[in-house]
Amino acid sequence: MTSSRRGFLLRSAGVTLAATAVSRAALAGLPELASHDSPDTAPPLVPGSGPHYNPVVTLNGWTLPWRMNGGVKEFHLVAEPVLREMAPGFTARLWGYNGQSPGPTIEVVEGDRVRLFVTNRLPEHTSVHWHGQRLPNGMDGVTGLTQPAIAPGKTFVYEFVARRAGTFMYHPHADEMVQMAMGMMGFWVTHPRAPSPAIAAVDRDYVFLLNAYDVTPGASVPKTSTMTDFNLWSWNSRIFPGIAPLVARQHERVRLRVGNLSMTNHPIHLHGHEMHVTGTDGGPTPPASRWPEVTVDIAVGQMRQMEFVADAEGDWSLHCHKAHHTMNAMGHDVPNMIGVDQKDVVDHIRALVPGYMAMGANGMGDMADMAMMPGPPGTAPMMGGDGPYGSLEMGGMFSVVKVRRDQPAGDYRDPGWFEHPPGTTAHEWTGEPPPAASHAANNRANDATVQAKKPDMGGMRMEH
Ligand SMILES: [Cu+2]
Repeated sequence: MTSSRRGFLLRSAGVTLAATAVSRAALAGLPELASHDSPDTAPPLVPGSGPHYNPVVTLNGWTLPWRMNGGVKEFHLVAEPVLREMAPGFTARLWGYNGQSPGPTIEVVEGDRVRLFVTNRLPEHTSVHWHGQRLPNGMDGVTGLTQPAIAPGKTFVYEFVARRAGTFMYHPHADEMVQMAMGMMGFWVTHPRAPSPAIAAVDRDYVFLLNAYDVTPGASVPKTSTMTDFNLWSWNSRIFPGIAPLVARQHERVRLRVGNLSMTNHPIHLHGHEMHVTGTDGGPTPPASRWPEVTVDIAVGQMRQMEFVADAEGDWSLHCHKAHHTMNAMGHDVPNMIGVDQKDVVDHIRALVPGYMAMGANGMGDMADMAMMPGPPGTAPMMGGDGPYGSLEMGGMFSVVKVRRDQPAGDYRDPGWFEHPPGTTAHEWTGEPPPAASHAANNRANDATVQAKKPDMGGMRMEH
């Protein structure tokens, strides 16, 4: 897990600005513009001043540096078109903030006075709504209701006190359908000022947003009028195998903060561990009311904080449980061809369309191996991701929680695939073979069942 040299330098500069005095003239201007062009997960941004907290890690993202100005924490967001590598080999033309979609994560401390400069470099007006914050009404960022729109080229200032600790988001409240479908959104975390059992300290604190795009295979700009039939289901505008693993040392306490700015709910499922929902957008869940889950459904516009103890070594899947959401660009009107012998049809079609391939006679798992086949250049494969035992046959909202006994504390580098101790993996049975299956016998049995029912149904009709 590395970050670009440019990104590192900018973040370092941000920390320096936050930690040292800046000249009065400089403070009269806008905060230095930090931008980040790497899709890699940046290391956490440890605060250089103010109360200490354990910073979050944004999956395939970064945290925005700030400067202190007369006791106010100042940030500079720039709304602009960006190029986002959604997976290796597939880059989309999105809109975002400071070089990325999603925009950078904003981290502050409960009680901080925060000033946010928002510069608009989009071709149309925008605004920023600070989702979940308690703030003066005029700072709520709703175009037409609480403020005029920020015209292209203009900069607006928002200022409020981060009154309560918790997990929040930001996104436009202007031409929302288009701007969110284009990728404009970001994460916001307000850390508690003093240690709190409601928002307990954890060893690793990961954040990501659930979002979705409709990019026609071969194209790079999302369709913005799509309502439900998106074809790219992403975390922080990344799709598997482009989503970074979530790494933990065995027995560490891990928090996931997840926000949903897509158009449908996502049941987020973790293998091999139990997690508790420890907070929502409305604040921390009282400890007495928490219960264990292995799947947490996150509705549209909601945020959830989940926590678990990473006590089991291994590579554990973390994914949305809607099966279509772990696939990349595909048509949803593909017929089920399982059990259909397509050979004659294929021969006929090949006379008209050279190279035509039949799909799905034995399921669609084979497609992962020829995953580069279906789309034009620049299209994400439907599913793939090479693992230690072959293709994972996954795409979209999928990643791996990698728990390792020897992962150093605070080290977010990918440790590679888990090496299973001998004798602990599922393996082929090599004893006496099972009796041969007979499809013909099964089919005869099915036919017999149908035939047996028919006279009954006919008899019923005749009685009426
Ligand atoms: Cu989903």
